[in-house]
Amino acid sequence: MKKNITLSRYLVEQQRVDGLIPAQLRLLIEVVARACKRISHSVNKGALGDVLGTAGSENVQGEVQKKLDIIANEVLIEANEWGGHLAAMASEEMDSIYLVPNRYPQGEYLLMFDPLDGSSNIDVNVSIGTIFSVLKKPEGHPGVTEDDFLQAGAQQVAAGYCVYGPQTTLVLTFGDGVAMFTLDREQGSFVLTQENVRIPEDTKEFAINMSNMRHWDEPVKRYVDECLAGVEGPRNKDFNMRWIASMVADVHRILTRGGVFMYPWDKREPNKPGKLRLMYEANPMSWLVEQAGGAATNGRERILDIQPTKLHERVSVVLGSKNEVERITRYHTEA
Ligand code: P6P
Repeated sequence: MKKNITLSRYLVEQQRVDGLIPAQLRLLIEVVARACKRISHSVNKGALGDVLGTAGSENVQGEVQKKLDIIANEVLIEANEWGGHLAAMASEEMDSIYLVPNRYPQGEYLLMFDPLDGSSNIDVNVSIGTIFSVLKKPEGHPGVTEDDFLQAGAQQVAAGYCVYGPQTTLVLTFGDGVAMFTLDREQGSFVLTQENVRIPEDTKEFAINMSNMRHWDEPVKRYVDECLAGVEGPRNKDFNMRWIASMVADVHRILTRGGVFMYPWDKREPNKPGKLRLMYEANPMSWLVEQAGGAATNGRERILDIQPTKLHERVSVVLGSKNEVERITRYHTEA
């Protein structure tokens, strides 16, 4: 791979080569990347900056907001509202959509994000991240409403995340494969470090919060029990388990070395289809995983085919190595 290809050069060359990245979308991604650099800087301050602990408020999900949740949300709003590339934004941290103020030009894109995913890990110095998804605003009517955001994940025009871990790494797709960029703090740029990311179709590693086992549905119990049975069991191989409780970190591991991630429906809140949010967690992650040769379902159907009905809709998630996702999905449809 060529050396020192910065994100800006990569986007210009991709735009030139296949027109997948119109100028306004290229600007959008460059602005989001710059915002992620600023968020990374705040995250890295930790106890040295006034950024740890809770903000004393709750978000639309009823979750206690951390100071860094609000900082990250504000950084993304301020970075994107003036550029003329967006019509509106939506965030896990905001009840309703955020319209670009009238003092700025309106663009054709809609940006959704979880500004800082994995907040429970902030104060204990474990990897966290920003997840984002880009849709085109439907044409034919002026202004923007929440309904304009309610598009299936298959309609995304760009998606990605930035993981704030030992390295700060930006992972992107525009529908032509997955690329990874590592932040070079000396030059202040994201530098291309991997292209055409591929997830192995098989794996020996699963990720799920095992403390919820007694609440799972039968197909999930069956799958995990078979993994735990190891080489003496029906799978004829031993499995390893990981659970970081930051979706960004678990998905990054799967994109890097394979594996399967599950946050399934469970009996604790039977009226909720799952814990994770469809529009700005499951959809962008599912597209990235599919673009890397993996699969992503809600246990029964492809996540990217789900037609959203609410902005903060939740969904059950099974994603990662293709053959494992197909097995787990088969267990659900057989049940
Ligand atoms: P639990 C983080 O809060 C998050 O939304 C995902 O990033 C993560 O995979 C999941 O929730 C962790 O949930 O119930 O294990 O704390």
